[in-house]
Amino acid sequence: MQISKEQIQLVNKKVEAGHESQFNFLAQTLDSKGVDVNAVVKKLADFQVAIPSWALGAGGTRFGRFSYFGEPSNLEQKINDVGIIHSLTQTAGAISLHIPWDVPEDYNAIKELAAANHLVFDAVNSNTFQDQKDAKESYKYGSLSNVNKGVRDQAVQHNIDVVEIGEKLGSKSLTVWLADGSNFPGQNNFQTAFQYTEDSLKEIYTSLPEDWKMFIEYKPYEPNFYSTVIQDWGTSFMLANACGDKAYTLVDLGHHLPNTNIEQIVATLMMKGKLGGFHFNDSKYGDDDSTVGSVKPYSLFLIFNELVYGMKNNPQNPYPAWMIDASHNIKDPLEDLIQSLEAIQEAYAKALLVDQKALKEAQLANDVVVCQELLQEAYRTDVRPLLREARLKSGGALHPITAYRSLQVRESLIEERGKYAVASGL
Ligand code: PSV
Ligand code: MN
Repeated sequence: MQISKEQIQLVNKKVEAGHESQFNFLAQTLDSKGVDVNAVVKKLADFQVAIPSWALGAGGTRFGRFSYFGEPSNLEQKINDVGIIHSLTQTAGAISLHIPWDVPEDYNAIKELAAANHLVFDAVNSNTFQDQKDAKESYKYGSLSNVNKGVRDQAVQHNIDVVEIGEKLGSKSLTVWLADGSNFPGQNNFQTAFQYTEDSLKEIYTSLPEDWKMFIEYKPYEPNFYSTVIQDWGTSFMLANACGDKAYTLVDLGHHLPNTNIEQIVATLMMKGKLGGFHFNDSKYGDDDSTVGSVKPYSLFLIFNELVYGMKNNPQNPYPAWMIDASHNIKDPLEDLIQSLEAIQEAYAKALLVDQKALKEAQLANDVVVCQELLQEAYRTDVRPLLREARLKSGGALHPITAYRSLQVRESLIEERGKYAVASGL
């Protein structure tokens, strides 16, 4: 199923007048405060977030999995799903593949399909946390950190193969997330596990094409519950530094222990020029991949405040790769992803409204009250008309969820794919 521009225009027609008056009112208010509204709208329209192929199916837990029907059961259908999200939001112009789940059979056909959906290929992700059918070695006791050289070699080679696949599609980065760690005290020698991981990553790094980047993700626990080799941003940062200039730390919002000050991590990494990628989601307890902004929207805004600051003041840091990393247990993933994109854009727009000059002055004067006021002034602004204006200008839907439902997207997908089609992925 593809959604045409005409279909979207038709749905927009009913709400366009309402939007116009809301937007004009907000634009005037912001203008009187010295905000360049057109520049903000343009930045929002330009901001693109990749959708991972594994977020398009029902997630589930070890207790059960509940389908929402008509899931994409092959790569072509996953691309189509992202195309649907992109046509409605104009914010999801890239797809991130996970190998071996998404190995293309016909590369040219896949590239053409992506282009027809106005999508590019974002980072490719390797998988050394599951044993693959017919694999010689098992990852039960780790991959890049394994005590057995044969296992490490297999894991290194897999990452090299993933890069080769990504090259054929036009990807420019590899994301490595390792499940490696231990479940019991004494099981692993921490120093050896770290050293093997560093050596293995360096080997992968050596095969990286010149114009590629490597993103190293961290996570404190799960699936190992006693120790994880790359447990935090500091460990990832050390490993990225050991590899070289093309290696970066990747921040996944769900990969922090409760109350971690993620915005401070973001600031530090950008200052050091090492924030390469970003995975958006939200969480209450752990890596539970809730919809972005559904639990802690103010934290998300504070994180964006640092990202906006860093993008302006840290030329040493490359433009970060944005992606949503989520698992959908009870919602239609396409609706959930649309909600996430909206929350990301909202936090970004609010961060763009922060009066940085006044904030700096207040900080220099140690005026703590004004510092807080300035942040909250931006946060409390209802910026949704700006998001809608950006979408309208790019041919997207003013209200993507309403459009998704009124165009009966899920119903059409079920008709096309069958009720019980199941997606591969996490
Ligand atoms: C597992 O926690 C995870 O969600 C990581 O964040 C990766 O990015 C993703 O899976 C895909 O491997
Ligand atoms: Mn992630």
